[in-house]
Amino acid sequence: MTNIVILTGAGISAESGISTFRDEGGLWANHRIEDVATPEGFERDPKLVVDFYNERRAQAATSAPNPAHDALARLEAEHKGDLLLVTQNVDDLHERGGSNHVLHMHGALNSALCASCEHRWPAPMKMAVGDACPNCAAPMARPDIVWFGEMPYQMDRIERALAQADLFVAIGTSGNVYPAAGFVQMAAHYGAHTIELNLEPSAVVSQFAETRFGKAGETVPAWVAEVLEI
Ligand code: BV8
Repeated sequence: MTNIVILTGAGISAESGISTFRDEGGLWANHRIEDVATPEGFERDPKLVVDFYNERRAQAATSAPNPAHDALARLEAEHKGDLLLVTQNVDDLHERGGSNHVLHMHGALNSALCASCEHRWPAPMKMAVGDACPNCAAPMARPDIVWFGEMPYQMDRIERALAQADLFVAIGTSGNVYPAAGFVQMAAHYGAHTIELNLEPSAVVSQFAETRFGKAGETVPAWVAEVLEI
């Protein structure tokens, strides 16, 4: 049985019309990372940050999964071995494309977090600064997003899966952000075969055994068909 770990990034949602981070016109084009994706930025100007995520929640809500999301849902349904789908994305396109087990290591737009008691609940389309936590009533709601300097979610589970993986596939990620960008090295260390499916070489392309260039909407369905035929 082939145990597979998949890591997706913003590139898998690009054909669904969701801006990536670093392509021109991307999310970071209008904002400095430090201002919108760090706890310090949230401390400094919570409204700027809450509005940034409200905009992205609205953009995600008006987008649809693309053939790459659909193909990964098919893989989940038909693959006989273990499969862990880890995404750096905070949109819910994997779920809306039919994937039932998605690990959002950088959080999710549809989740709200209480900065006081750490309670989580479904985020409203529009969050406001000082929204009250439904659990402890403190006015401490924040987007349930992992910002720079914060620990990504479920790292133990991810590392255990990487240690048992026969195949690690990164899809649509530029390999700029750690610890996600380090997963290929970990998987290869434990003997996994590694494939990068991306529009252009990522910052860690040299660490992949195999690279296939192209749009995720084409490369992912082709790769999934190959894996399921074997
Ligand atoms: C942590 C949520 C420690 C927010 C995000 C120096 C060296 C190494 C590391 C560091 C360092 N200084 C600081 C660090 C750590 C830092 C980091 O890595 N910084 C970088 C900038 C150097 N990392 C962190 O802080 C992480 N936490 O380290 O914690 C710790 C330890 C103990 C205790 C506490 C803490 C947390 C990082 C998480 C930050 N949050 N997202 C939000 O989404 O708003 S990061 C954000 O950018 C995304 O989540 C994603 O992870 C990341 C990268 O984006 P990509 O998904 O790769 O998107 P990008 O636009 O970059 O690339 C798109 C790709 O798709 C491109 O390659 C493009 O070619 C391709 N593409 C485009 N179209 C298509 C396509 N491919 C296929 N088809 C297409 N159609």
